[in-house]
Formats: sequence, C-alpha cells, structure tokens
Amino acid sequence: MSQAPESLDSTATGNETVETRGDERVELLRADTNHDGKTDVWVVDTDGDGKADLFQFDTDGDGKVDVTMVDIDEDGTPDEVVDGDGGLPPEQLPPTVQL
Ligand SMILES: [Ca+2]
Ligand SMILES: [Ca+2]
Ligand SMILES: [Ca+2]
Repeated sequence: MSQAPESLDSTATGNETVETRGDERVELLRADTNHDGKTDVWVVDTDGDGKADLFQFDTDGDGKVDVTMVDIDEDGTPDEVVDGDGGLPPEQLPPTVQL
C-alpha cells in the first residue's frame, strides 16, 4: 500500500480537514433554505466526474459552514462528517437556488 507522502495537519486551528476525492471545487448546487439571502447548503463535486461528493451546511444562518459531509465513494451515504468547513471554505456567492 502506498501512503500519501505528506498529510496535512491542521489541528492547530481546531478545524478538521476532510479528505475529498479530488481537489477541485465544482459547486453543483448552492441553496438558501431559510430565505435570508445567504447560502446554507453547498453541493460540490471535487473530482470533476459530475457527481456530488461533498456537502456543506450552514445550520445557524451566519453564512459560514457548520457541518461538512464527504461521500468519498459517491454511494449517496456520507462517509465522513466533520464540524466546520472541513478546510474547504466556500466562496461567499449568492445561492443559485431559493428553496
Ligand atoms: Ca440561508
Ligand atoms: Ca465527484
Ligand atoms: Ca454557520
């Protein structure tokens, strides 16, 4: 088995960094579920295969990610859930979908 030569250690900030399939950030969907004009759901494809593998949620409405879920095998079930943005802060753009 080959191991990654370097592993990021971001424990100093207290923010966990999630491992994703790729290092792209193709946002498939941004949504504003509480209609405050700020995005609170991000659905992201990180490896460019067109399928979502990263999901982020702002649960308290401050516009910052509170929960990040990674579906590393793209089977529809999150494999890793961390607090915060998982080291992948989204751009502060207006939501594409108003739910
Ligand atoms: Ca919102
Ligand atoms: Ca993908
Ligand atoms: Ca938040």
